[in-house]
Amino acid sequence: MAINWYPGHMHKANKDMAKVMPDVDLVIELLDCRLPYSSQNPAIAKLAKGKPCIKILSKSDLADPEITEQWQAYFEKEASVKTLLTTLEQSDKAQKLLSLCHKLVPSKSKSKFNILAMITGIPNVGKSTLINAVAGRAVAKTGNEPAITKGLQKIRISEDIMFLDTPGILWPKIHNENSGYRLAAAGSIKDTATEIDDIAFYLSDFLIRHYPQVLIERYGLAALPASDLEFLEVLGTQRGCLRAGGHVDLEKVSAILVNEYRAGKLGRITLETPDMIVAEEEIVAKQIQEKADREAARKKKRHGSRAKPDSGA
Ligand SMILES: Nc1nc2c(ncn2[C@@H]2O[C@H](COP(=O)(O)OP(=O)(O)OP(=O)(O)O)[C@@H](O)[C@H]2O)c(=O)[nH]1
Ligand SMILES: [Mg+2]
Repeated sequence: MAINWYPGHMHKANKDMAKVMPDVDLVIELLDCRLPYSSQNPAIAKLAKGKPCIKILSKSDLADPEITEQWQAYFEKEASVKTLLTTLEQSDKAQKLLSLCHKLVPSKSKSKFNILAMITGIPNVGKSTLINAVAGRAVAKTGNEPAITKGLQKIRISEDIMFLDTPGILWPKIHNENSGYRLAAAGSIKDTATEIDDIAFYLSDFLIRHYPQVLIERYGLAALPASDLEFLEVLGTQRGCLRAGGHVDLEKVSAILVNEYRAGKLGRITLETPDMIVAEEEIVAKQIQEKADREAARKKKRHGSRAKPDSGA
């Protein structure tokens, strides 16, 4: 099942962001450090084309530090991209971020004009939290669910820097099915647009394969479960998520697992590595090509059958 969530307010935000882009000096894109690839919005790349860019890997306190290093190296292969790690508590990154803004927009530094930096990223990635940390006061509304910020808001950060807070946006079609699940697991897709048990099955399968020891220790398991279903049944029984007849209530236990993951209770877990992405991109490219071929063949067939009566005349 492919997960997609693109409500009207995101479409509007995308249009509003495009409208102000000529006045924007640089784009600061926040990526979720647990899924740096899947949280990169292709629509933002398109909007920000030609502007200097800082990529902030937010929620790095929740991510696997070894894999975070791999991602930083991956992004910084591109000379125009600078990366910065942030966590909820570390507002000491503020000065570093501001000096990076000055460095990337030298023409406006020390001039009488303000530098305008647009803060972008997927829903719930921590844009408004970062703005508040850098501003040193609660100027932007934050909350642990997607779609908290609804419109564009300009905020003065320092004497010569303004930040533009924006609503989290996704894109109309998430081609990589895994990316959809990872975004949902991280809490960037509204829960009403997904099925919680689908996310929990995805997460369980991933944890069994990539973080077996974490599962065993966190949930005091005697052995590694053989499947996602087996794990969720064990956890459901352990947590008393039972329905009549002693069956495990999968929805209830799914919500427990997903919420514990989002809150970092399982430890520092990253959902994708650069190597995994290379392999997935190949599969997605093949799927897109196959779909295009099928559509072309269908079109040809339709034209052929329409042309038949004429050819007989
Ligand atoms: N653990 C952790 N939590 C964070 C971090 N940054 C933000 N959060 C939490 O993530 C949630 C979302 O933060 P917001 O700042 O509202 O996110 P946003 O990107 O502005 O979200 P929208 O406006 O809905 O697009 C809040 O509960 C924050 O406390 C971080 O670095 N680490
Ligand atoms: Mg916000």
